[in-house]
Amino acid sequence: MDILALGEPLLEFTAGDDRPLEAARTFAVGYGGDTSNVLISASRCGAATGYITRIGDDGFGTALLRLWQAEGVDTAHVVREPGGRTGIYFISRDAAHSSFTYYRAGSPASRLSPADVPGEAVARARALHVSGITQAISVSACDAAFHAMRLARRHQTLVSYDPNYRPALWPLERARAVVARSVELCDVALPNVEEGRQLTELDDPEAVLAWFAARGPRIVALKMGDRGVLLWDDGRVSEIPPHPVVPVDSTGAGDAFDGAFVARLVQGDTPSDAARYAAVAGALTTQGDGAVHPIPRDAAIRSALRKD
Ligand code: KDG
Repeated sequence: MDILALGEPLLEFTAGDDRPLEAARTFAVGYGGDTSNVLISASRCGAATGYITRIGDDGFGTALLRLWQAEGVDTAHVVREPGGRTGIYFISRDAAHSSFTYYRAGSPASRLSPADVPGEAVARARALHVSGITQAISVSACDAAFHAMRLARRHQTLVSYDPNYRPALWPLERARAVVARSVELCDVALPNVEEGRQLTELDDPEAVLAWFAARGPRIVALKMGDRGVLLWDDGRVSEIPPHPVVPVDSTGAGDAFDGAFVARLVQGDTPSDAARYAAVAGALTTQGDGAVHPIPRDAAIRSALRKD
């Protein structure tokens, strides 16, 4: 296995015609959940991936299983809970921004615990990916994330970590404490600049990058949207230019970056080459609605890279 991830998948409902939820008439059905998005992106870039999660035995759980099977994401470590209700979220958009409304409290994934972490599979994987969302959904899921990171470190499995700070899921001070510790335990930190500013109380992107780097990861990729990526590679700082696009919906773009970046790292790319490739993956993901549908495949990324 190249990349294992631990976290919560969600069904996604995007309100049509840029209407707020209270006025929505139609919803486009898609898929989300940051760690699931990461795996699908990595799979589309050619990596062998597997998911550690819990879903319900409801129709949404079945839909997710079919998605992962179609995308080549291994489901050997997906537990189906009898009677469980898989989490869902709604995206509504106005001219200025998208907002997320979650219906996920008490979901099967919120019952993830250290007992769900398959020790051998984590030890054999080349990379393990976890996120702050995994840690925010419940105390036992947070324990599972720390347990998996510890195991991975013990076996030289690369640990990638995206804080993915979601204020609706947990208070800032708790997020700060958990993110700071997680950054100490990871090899690759993948924050975006807005959450980086909130978590560190620093403004300048270089200072935010330095805050993450000071906690020990070998690589930090600070995602800055249309300003590209600021990369820390074992003491060297470089700027990765953006791939120019006019965004339609940026949901999942950071996750697509993460999946493409880690997929290329485990294939042996330098962090700088991996970040150039992943910046294109993230940019192309903003070209369509929803988190998963627009995530590009390797061929599309390479063709866009040739035009840059
Ligand atoms: O990054 C996109 C995710 O935020 C989206 O798919 C939903 O996982 C999600 C979450 O918890 O916000």
